[in-house]
Amino acid sequence: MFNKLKSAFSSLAKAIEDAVTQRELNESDVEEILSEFENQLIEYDVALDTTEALINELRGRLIGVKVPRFGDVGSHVKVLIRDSLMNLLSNIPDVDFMDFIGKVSKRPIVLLFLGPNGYGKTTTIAKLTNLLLKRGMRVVWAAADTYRAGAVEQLEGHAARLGVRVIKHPYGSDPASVAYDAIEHAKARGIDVVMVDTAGRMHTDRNLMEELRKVHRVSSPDASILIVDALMGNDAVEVARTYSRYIPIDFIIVTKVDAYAKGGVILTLLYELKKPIIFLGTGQGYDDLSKFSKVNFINALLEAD
Ligand SMILES: Nc1nc2c(ncn2[C@@H]2O[C@H](COP(=O)(O)OP(=O)(O)OP(=O)(O)O)[C@@H](O)[C@H]2O)c(=O)[nH]1
Ligand SMILES: [Mg+2]
Repeated sequence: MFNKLKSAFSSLAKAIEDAVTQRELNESDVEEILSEFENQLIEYDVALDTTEALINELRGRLIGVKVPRFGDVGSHVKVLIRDSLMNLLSNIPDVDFMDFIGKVSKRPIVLLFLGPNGYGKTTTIAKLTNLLLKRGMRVVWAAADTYRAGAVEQLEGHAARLGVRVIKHPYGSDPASVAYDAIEHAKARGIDVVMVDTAGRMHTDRNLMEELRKVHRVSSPDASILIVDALMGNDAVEVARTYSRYIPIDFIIVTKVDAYAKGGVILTLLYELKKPIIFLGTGQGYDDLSKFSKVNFINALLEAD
């Protein structure tokens, strides 16, 4: 996962170490090191604003840096880069999803899943359900994708494998009313969690985005979870930004990270949207969901290969 971004950070650390063992870093040393790093960040999908902000953090810490008289140069350099990343991402809370679920006392807990076509909403719903079922929770799904042919059957296929019930209406029905019915069904039967699967839609399609706003209003979710396809690179960030103008996004899940070596989208999403990423999708299987934490992500970027 994100090996390219990791390699950019390890090249940066090495360049700083090499320079700093020769002399105290002056402005031109720092600019030379950072311009190479900047190019790599952009190549690996870190958006321009995020790149610039990180470069500024690093610049401020690097100018005038001397070799420490005692101690390990490598670990000093790592601390410096780590502090830059922590400061860049300082106002984004780390959320443990299971803790979050544990703290919601009302029933049912309603989770709304959003995102463009093919980003991985339905698959992620199945993965999260698998996780909640293992913790003994009862889950029902709202087939609120009443639009794409085959969407309900796809959901029912997963449901049969996992043993959950799907609340559905005919294709073309109002998705908000499917969500409403699923919530009523859960209330009547004491089911813990309702997951609302919505149809994929382009962020530029105003009518469909308004429809999503209605689903949100009617279902009044405890969390709206935006599903982001890492492979879409910077386009995914633009999508996320537009979605968040229509609907308050609580959490993000980034999918297809198993096939995404670049890694920059994760950094950009955190910096630009300031919302917690709770999981990464790491494959097509139900267990291919990896808990995300900002702190672990930063540490992973600075780990030796
Ligand atoms: N490799 C990989 N594939 C994934 C991951 N998540 C989803 N997919 C695949 O991506 C494809 C689309 O996933 P769906 O869950 O159907 O996407 P969706 O957002 O529900 O799509 P629509 O219903 O068309 O809007 C499927 O083939 C999934 O198996 C992941 O984390 N890694
Ligand atoms: Mg779907």
